[in-house]
Amino acid sequence: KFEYAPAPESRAIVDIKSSYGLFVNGEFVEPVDGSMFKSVNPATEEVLAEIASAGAEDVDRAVQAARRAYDHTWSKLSGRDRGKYLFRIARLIQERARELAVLESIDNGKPIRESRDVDIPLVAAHFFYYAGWADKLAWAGAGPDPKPHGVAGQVIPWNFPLLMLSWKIAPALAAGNTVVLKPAETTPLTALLFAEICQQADLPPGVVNILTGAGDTGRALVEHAGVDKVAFTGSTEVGKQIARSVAGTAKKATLELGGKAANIVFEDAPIDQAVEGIVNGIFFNQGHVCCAGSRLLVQESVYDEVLTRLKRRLGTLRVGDPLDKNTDIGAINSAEQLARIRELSEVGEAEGAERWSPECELPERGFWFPPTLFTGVSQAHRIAREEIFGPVLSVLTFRTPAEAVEKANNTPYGLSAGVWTEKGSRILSMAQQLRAGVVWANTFNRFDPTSPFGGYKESGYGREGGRHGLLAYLKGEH
Ligand code: TXE
Repeated sequence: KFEYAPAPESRAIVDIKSSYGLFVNGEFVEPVDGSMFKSVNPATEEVLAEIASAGAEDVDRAVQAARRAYDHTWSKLSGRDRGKYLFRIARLIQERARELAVLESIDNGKPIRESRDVDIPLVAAHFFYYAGWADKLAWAGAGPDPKPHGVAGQVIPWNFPLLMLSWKIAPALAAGNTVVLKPAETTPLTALLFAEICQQADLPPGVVNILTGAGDTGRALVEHAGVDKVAFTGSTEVGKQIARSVAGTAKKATLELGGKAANIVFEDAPIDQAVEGIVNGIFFNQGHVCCAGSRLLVQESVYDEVLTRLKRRLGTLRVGDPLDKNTDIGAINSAEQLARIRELSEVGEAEGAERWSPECELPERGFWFPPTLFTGVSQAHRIAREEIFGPVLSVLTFRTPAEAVEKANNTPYGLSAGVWTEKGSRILSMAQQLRAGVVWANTFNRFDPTSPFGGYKESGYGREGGRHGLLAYLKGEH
């Protein structure tokens, strides 16, 4: 049962200011037109801070600052010297990890256990990993004389605010680009703390610029003529708009968009392990995960057993205060996202699927949704086709491996998939047949800076992570 216990002692370690400016050319500045918006704690609906909203003139200033830094500073440094800055940033992230984790959980709603043990360590790992590449670009495979694109315009979502920032900024800087990054409007605070870390690391002014604002700011950034490379993570709808806007320009783009991953459990799977993987696959980060295992495909012969164990396990999940170390499922990131999850769940019921949630008391204030299962789902149902981006799992069944492949691939998306089986040969044959950028075997939602990540079909194009993630920021023969 949920009891709301605010955790003042952990909150005390972060210093949230009442208002934040834009980070341009190494300093915090007021937006030209003075407009501001609010960032809200999704677990309490309390206003955390007033945040500057960047307009077209601010975007222009930031892009110009990034261009000057590129021309006069960053492109003049050796790879080894760029690497030193990245190593310094990585170490500062480790030093300030507690503060970053608490701030991420307050602004985003995710459980502190996840921000502390997953997000922030991975953020540091990405900076360390790409720091190591900075003086080895000749070996990256971009040809004998790899060159950066110049100024990168980057737009990121709210589900992994600082982690998405690291996926974007670390390879861009290692490759020699300068950046203007726009965090999502509901989760700007850790990107702003990151800006302070850049100051602390003495990063030359203009190499990293952070522009807060909503979709209009993002649009002005990706459409700015001074941006050479666009990187976007977010909805498929906005991704398509961006693809249209960069078409016919010299800009390079990578897009990482939505998903509707199948998590496939065969009858010979280690069932206890699979149940943990199913839970982690869809309830990690409240299901606000582009590669979430949101469609469970269970072989019919083990359906009853898997469902019984899964329901029992869901009954043990603790929903509540993101700052409580025992919380498994935190708050939904925004009222808008909660409305989307509710709407699609109602559609699921209206279309005839059976809805189930464990008994769980949700707080009155804040944005909450219980862990939810839908059984009796068919491929035609909207909850089997559309990204819900919440703690909602659609369960389907299959009889043969061929049927599993057909159902798993029957989606416009292709970001990830999971396979649970004891048979090595089946893992390999499924991995070949599944049209997904990442296929996990007997695990799910596992990330590493050395592994490329990205989609097939409407999940986008380009890869982030690993050597491929570096190539996206280099001109060359690749
Ligand atoms: O995404 P948006 P939203 C999916 C998920 C979710 C849905 C809507 O299904 O329910 O998208 O979420 C900026 N030009 N994903 O509305 O709008 C915006 O300010 C340039 C999956 O939050 O795509 C934010 O910084 N930028 C996804 C970022 O784009 C624009 C993660 C993402 O917001 C823009 C997020 C424009 N025209 C949502 N309009 C994933 N792949 O992980 C908005 N933005």
